[in-house]
Amino acid sequence: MTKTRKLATLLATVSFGALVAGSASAESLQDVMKRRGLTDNDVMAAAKTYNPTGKLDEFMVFSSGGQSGQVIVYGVPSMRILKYIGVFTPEPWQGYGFDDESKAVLKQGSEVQGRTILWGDTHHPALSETNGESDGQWLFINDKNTPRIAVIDLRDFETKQIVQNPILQSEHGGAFVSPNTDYIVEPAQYAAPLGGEFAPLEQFNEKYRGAVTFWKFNREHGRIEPENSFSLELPPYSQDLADFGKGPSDGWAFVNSFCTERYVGGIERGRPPFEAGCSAKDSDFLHVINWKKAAELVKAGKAKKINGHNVLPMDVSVAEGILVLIPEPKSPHGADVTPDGKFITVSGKLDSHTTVYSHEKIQAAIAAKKFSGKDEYGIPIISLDDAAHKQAALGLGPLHTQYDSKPCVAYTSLYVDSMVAKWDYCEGKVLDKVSVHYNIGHLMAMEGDTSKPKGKYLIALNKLAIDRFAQVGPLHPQNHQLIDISGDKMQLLYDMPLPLGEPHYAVSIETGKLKTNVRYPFGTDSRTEKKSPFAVRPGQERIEKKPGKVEVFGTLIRSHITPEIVEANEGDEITFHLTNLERAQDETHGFAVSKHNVNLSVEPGKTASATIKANKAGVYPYYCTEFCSALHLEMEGYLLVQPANYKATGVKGKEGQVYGQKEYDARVKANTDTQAVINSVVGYITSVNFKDFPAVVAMVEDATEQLGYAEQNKKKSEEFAAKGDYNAAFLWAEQWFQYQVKAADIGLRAKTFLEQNGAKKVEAAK
Ligand code: RUQ
Ligand code: CUA
Repeated sequence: MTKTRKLATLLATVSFGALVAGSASAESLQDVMKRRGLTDNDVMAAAKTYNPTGKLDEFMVFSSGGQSGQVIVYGVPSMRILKYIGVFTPEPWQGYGFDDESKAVLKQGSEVQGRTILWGDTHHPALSETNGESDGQWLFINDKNTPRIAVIDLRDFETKQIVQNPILQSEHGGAFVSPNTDYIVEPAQYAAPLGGEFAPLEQFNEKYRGAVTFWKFNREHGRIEPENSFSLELPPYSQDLADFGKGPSDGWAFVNSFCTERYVGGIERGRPPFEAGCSAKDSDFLHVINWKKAAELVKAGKAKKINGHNVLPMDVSVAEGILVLIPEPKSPHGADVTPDGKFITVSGKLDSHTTVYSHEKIQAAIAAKKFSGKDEYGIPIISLDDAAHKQAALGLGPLHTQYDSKPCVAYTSLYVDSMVAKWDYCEGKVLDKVSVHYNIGHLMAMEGDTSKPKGKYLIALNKLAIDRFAQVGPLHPQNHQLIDISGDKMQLLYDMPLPLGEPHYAVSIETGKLKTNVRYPFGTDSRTEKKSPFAVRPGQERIEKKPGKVEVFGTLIRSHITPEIVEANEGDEITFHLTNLERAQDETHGFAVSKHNVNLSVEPGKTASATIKANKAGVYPYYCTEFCSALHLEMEGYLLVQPANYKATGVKGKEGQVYGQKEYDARVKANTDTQAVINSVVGYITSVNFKDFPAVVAMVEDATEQLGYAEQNKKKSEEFAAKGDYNAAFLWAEQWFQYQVKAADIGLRAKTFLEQNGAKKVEAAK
């Protein structure tokens, strides 16, 4: 088939496709329900979750990726997965950990005491907030195993920074943000000497410590400032989850804990295991911390330095009255501040009670110095009676709590019961319960941990999937279940398998609040978010050679890589800097070099680099790894690594195929016909109000650019024809055609978009 005919077929397929999509099925809804064994309730659930093609989800969810060390992004109510964001683990599709720029980010977190850690145990993502409401600007996530916090910019969903905790050996309760995201909290989990020194377990009480770190976040730069961050030294209890106060409780932080018994197991030493000793007492402690005052004390020089990091010693915190403890029922988990900031909810895993603490009561006790005693480290304790607002028996194994948009309504996960309890935390009474499958950990209502929860949906993050999905071997996916909470009764709507680690917690946001970029400003290093010093404009591509080093400053555009041939000597270090010249949305190019562990994802406007060692002579094809256009497979080139002492043969290459005037004339005719097709598409686009559609404006800009390139190549082909070099003339005419195809491709995309989005005719400009 000639290429012009291909284009004509392409045009025809577009309208044929529309025809097929529009044709109705012969089966009735009742027939389908019968055939698939669906009840009315099932169909209702389907109708509440189904998104017809092109319809966007109302909410976006950012879920921990568990042991994958990544973040999973999906939509609600459709539960369609949209992205895995590479965070603590390399992610080849995004080039994360494969280009020089992202390697630098990954390395901030992966180089630990001379070891390279390429996974993470992510638990708690947190969205940035302004006045306690999710603002859609940043996402933070922790690693429990190698205590770290990562910063993801939601303009492009890329990880920008990872900070290692300088004093902890393990953590759990990060990341949670203060109401204006000036701090991110990261509490320890398993106690150890702060700073990583050795101490025998016999000195657990004296030398082992817990802590809570407050990372200072600079909103202007979008980065954590380790030098302005600080920690509070805490007793060697297992600190657990945390939350920041808001409204009346702004300035305070709440951290629950377990194993305040400070039990040290040792089965092989003949001792009962940790689980026996760490759950023996009837209560543990909620840590109540005045973090604003703590920050001032650090500024005033009251902290000591451990590994260069500011740590407020316990005796200072006690003397300054910024740290108190309150008993929490047996093996507590979660500390969730209510939207109005008046209460804190904590559940006891081994107690059927969930306790609602009153911030007002806590403050009254602190002001009156009404303490029931002190712990062994001298920290004052407020009695449960003096701090509790209500206790409610919700069911077995209560864990985490989230809030509804309706006043006083909360949802608590019941691990042992495998249920969600809906209850009234003002009155302390149960309103409804629904079963989930199976053994729920966290749960998450839409923006349900902020000061303005949105209600509507709740997600149960279940630990087990058992019989919910087709078997995929003994390792099952996790199961996120979507629940409709808009009515009085909760309704289970949807099961979603998550095949990537155990997602502990998730956060959500109204989709409309996210302001994502569709392209980068020309030549952006996305990881620093600054202009890359290696970006080049079209026509400025070059290769610089120094002894032992080859540096390529190249570009990518449909569908070629400039340069297409790179020569190096065995042993050279080669760096490719590639800039994607595209402006059209979604025109990403990849870049892979045979056998060299390189895969870049270069989105429109981005500049990314890859440094490789050419340690073995050979011929290494490189190519684009994203199907970017009809000529994607031809987006290729060669890295020629010459052996030492290689002498050029002096043999002149022979063309695989030679063209003459006949082929040239036919090509020109075909191009002229193609131009007529393009003109008709352009005619349509300019006849409607395309300027009202920003996505189309970008496409039109791109198509215009492609046509400009077509015009340049047309001139070149004509120059060669005039000189009688028809072989070159034909080949440049081919390239002219390639640009026409790209312009037509984009033009058709724009036309379809306009037709489907109700573009209207405009009066022709006079
Ligand atoms: S945890 S199931 Cu957040 Cu790591 Cu509670
Ligand atoms: Cu660029 Cu395929």
